[in-house]
Amino acid sequence: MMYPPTRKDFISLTLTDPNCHIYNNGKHRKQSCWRKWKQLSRLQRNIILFLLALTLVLALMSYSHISKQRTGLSKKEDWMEMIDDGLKPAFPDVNLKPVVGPDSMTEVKGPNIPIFQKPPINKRIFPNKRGPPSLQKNGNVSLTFLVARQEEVQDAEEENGDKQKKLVSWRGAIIEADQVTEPPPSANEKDAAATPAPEILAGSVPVTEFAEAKQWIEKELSFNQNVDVNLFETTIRVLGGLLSTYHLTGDQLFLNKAKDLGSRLMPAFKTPSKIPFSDVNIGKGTAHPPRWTSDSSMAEVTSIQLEFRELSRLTQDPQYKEVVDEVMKQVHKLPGKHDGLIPMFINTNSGQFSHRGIYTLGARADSYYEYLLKQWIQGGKTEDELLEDYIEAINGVKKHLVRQTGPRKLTFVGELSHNRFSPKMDHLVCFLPGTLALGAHNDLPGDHMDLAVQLMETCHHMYTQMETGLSPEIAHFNLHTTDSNDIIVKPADRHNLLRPETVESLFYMYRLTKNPKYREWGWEILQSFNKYTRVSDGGYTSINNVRDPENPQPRDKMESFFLGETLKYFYLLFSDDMELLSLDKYVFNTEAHPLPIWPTPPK
Ligand code: DMJ
Repeated sequence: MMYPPTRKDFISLTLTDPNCHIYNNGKHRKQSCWRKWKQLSRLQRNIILFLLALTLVLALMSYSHISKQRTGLSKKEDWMEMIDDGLKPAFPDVNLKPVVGPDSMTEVKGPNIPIFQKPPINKRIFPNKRGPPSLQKNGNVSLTFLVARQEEVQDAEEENGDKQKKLVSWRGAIIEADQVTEPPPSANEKDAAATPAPEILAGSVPVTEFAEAKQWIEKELSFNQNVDVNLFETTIRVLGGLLSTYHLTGDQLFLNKAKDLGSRLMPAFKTPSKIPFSDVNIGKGTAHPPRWTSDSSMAEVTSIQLEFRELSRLTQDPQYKEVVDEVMKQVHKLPGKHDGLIPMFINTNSGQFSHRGIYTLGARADSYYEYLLKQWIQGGKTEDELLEDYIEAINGVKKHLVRQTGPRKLTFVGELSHNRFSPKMDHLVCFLPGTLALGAHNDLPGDHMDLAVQLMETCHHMYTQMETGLSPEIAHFNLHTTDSNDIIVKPADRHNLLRPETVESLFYMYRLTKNPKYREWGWEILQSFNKYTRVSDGGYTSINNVRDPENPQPRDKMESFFLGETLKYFYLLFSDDMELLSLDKYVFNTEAHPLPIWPTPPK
């Protein structure tokens, strides 16, 4: 989540001459200017032409920079995503040395954490290869690889015309394979009809890959780097990943690393208002806002709490919790909300909202709403201010942002800009059905669940109404009945970045309702990912055009949240084990890293 500049930077070259009337129309103007031009020396003309060319180039560069920020994909986010919990270089040839600048304002040009060669697998540690040979790659079974196999299942399915059997045979193929040394406990045909073998995955995939990752973290990963990192992205991806891994393994290594990283992020909170800056240099201990503003985005400053609070609980050191609780306390009291809806930015000097008047559940605000509920659940449902803010916000969403389309009466969440409603919904907003369902599961009003069901349907349509079966980054909804299309996609919004939000919500909806249709919808999405985004020599890629199945225009780039979130939620969606990372025991952070619900409430 990145920021747009608060003001646009213009580079202007004014060639004024009182005798050359450039703002007057007509022949006289042309002749006068032309005469002046001819009177200039060759050197003067060359200088002017050079300056004009330079201006054009700079304008183009600045345009492309701004449009990247608007789509939430700055260079920094790009490489932050590369280093997410996959811990593998997506682009092995990137410059591994961070670019070090003269001060903390230096823009980082590469990964902020060095990426090293994959260590060789020590086969003696893992003598028991599990899974069929077709799923074993160098003695290592990867989840990505396994998911890719499902395309073959789909083909077989089409041939036989029997989906149930195919799902069985997909899983059956694994179960029947000679090399399976330990069949999963629930390996029977009835269970298998509904799921792709999560038990086998649980038994074989993480074991080998986990050992590699652990070795890398132990031996190679150092946060003592003179680089700027984004506080939010580093917290949700790296700190969240380390804390979650500590819980799943009990291995102190991960907690030690989490503590080291958390401490290095603390300088971000040293601001006049105590609202954190967006960027921290984890080596120097300095922090700063983006170059163009002293604002931070609301989603960023209010979606680091689950992780910092958990770090305090585990280390018995209150400082981490205190700084993030302070942010929530201030936001709770802050004037300028609109029936619980928040503006997208907050100023780190004044601590006041900035850029008021625009309300969205999409980029720059989304996870504020998600973390209100999840912090309340994390703390044992005792922190009333969090609940109040969440309930008020959902009422605000219903009052100001929820509408239905003309053709199929699809319920969607639009945006409000200075009291004008815009029927625009980011794919990011598809986290909301899952969050609403989680709230309803925790005894919040039943109509939250009704809204969740309706929004889930709409997010599903954002996929099914596209020619590739994949959602665009942004959908505009049609409010008129005269047209048959519910969804309009603007040319700039036709890309798909392999985002997780819809699959995430499908997971919650399936877990909490047990309605098999949500699994079916997930399965369809997975097939579309396999058909249009899978790369033949490994991995998946973002695409530029979800409306063109002939040429979806692969970008040759896989965001790390595809591994960290999208595949994880697929895995959980297809798992038969409803207690696997139970929603009554864990809250998932906004990057899909599970953290425990606290056994005792905070003081
Ligand atoms: C993730 O990094 C997080 O879920 C974040 O809150 C916003 N969305 C991206 C993936 O789409």
